[in-house]
Amino acid sequence: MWLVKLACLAAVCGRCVSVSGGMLYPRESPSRERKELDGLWSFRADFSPDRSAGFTQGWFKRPLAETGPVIDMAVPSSFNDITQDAELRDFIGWVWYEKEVWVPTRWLQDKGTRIVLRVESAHYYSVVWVNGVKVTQHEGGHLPFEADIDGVIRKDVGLPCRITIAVNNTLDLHTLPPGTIQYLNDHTKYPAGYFIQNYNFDFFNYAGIHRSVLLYTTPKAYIDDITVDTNFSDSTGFVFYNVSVVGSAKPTVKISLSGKDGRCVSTANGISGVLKVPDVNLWWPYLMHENAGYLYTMEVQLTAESGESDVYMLPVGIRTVKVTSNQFLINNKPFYFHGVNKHEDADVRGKGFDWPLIVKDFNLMKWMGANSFRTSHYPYAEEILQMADRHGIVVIDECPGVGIKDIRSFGNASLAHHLIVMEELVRRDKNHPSVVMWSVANEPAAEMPPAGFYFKQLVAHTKSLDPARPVTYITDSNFARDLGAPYVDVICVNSYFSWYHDPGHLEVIPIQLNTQFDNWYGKYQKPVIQSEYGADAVPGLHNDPPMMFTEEYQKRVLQNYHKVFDQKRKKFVVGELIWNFADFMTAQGTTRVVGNKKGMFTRQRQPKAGAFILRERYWAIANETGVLPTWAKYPCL
Ligand code: GCB
Repeated sequence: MWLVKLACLAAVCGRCVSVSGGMLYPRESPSRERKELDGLWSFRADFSPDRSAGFTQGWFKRPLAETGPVIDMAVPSSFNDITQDAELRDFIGWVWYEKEVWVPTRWLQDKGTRIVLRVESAHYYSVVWVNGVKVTQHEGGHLPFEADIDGVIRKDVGLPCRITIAVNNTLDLHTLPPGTIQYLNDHTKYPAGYFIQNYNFDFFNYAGIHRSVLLYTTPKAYIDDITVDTNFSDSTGFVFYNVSVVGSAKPTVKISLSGKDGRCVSTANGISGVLKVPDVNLWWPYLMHENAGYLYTMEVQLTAESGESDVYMLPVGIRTVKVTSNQFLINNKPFYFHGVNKHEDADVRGKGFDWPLIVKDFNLMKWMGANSFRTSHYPYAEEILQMADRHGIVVIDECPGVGIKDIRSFGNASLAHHLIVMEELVRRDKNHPSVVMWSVANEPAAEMPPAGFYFKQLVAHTKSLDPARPVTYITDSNFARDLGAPYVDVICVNSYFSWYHDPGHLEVIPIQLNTQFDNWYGKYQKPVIQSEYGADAVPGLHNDPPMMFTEEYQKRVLQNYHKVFDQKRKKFVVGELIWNFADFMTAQGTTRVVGNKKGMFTRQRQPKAGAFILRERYWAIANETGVLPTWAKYPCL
């Protein structure tokens, strides 16, 4: 399968990719328009034995319906759960999407308009054609990619524009996440050509076009990227900025920063500089300040020599992040993560972007008193980070380095790709005040000999991309043998005492958890976050005394962990993130009952008993800080 994938890509695209240019979120402004292409697309999975028919028959050259049968497919959505067909649900290989769209004539008539096609995320490998001409390809789900399509569409003015996107979900040893394709050649057991996709991560490998596809415009001379870094001293805030411009050698750049009331508080000129903000309103986390999530608007105005102008409005939160040997500081105040791990996951749409779900999840997090989440185990939609910015929810932003368990995935090819993914992630998310730390991986086999070198490079590179934020990876390996831990700023540990270890023995949690914390802190003297803990609970399943898989057992696991967190959190434990916010889908297997059931909420977002335990705890912790505004006191319902 990997060979098939390589053969197709080498023949059609060549191997990609490097990170160049900015990846500013496509916002409308007086100089920019956007047109969403979401909705129904034509779709076909390539079931040919080696999955290469689409390339050999050139499905991109003609309307997809002319080369075979098509079905309706929703975009954005995973394709897996949309039909009743189990073969499509479990499909591995290339799927083909196509849509015909009209590009507004005024965009085409104005020679000063640049037209960009953007895919917010497609999993895993994508190739994109416009009117049969290849315009881009991209490796990796969860992060956006785009192509300047001016040259292609101006040739066919007056005709609809046909966009074809082929997406391949095959995972191999060097993809992120990695996987392997296994051919099962025993013909007494399996049909000819039978193969399966193996992977070492615990969520369903949903695939397809997961986020919006859109067209947007900029002038030909445009603001390509903006980078901000913030600081403050007494009551003055500082916004250090850098603007990169394309299409103009001597641009005039004007910056103005306004507060929530629209009043301008600072101005500057030039492509880099600093904005001074008197009487600054800092960006504070939810439940740490009455006015959490304060955002200024930074307006960047570019005027090129040609007279062309471009405007971009960037929300900016002014805050600092620092780590000491036993504290995580936001705005120089100790911050304790009381939050959740999530997944982008729901019925029917799989990993498809869904506004109602996003708003509901933020409401539930705030109801629970959660002040933070980790984007386990891949970057979430940028709109989710925008919500986190606005609501003051703190984010640990994780790349898709999950399930790196095979020693062959620690080689140079994997590292090179992993570095690129970190560049893409930092490039997209660097300006979000909610993002306070990068996580470069989840539970890699950190005790394997190459892990030390691998993580040294990965962490160092990430810090060079963004010196202002701490970097971590999430470990489940033994403190004495974890070769990457010396390089991280914060130790993030996952453990499942009385679940995967000593199943059924709730009584061992306190001693084992105390030992875990003392070992890690004793060895590294770095702040520690319990980045995962929990237990499965099938909603509605009860037993007292508690038994595994019941809501009572899940509750007791939480309570036993909490006792130890309370002993350590005033010392060096700086956070607790429950696994998981909600139940989610996994591959089928003997330990999963239609998915992972460690959620505090069901997959449909209804609370289990554990949600109420966490709610009481999180609000109590927030109240302890003494800064809670009266409106936010825990409502004792
Ligand atoms: C873990 C993984 C997470 C799993 C979880 C579990 O350690 O990081 O992806 O879903 O355990 O429930 O097994």
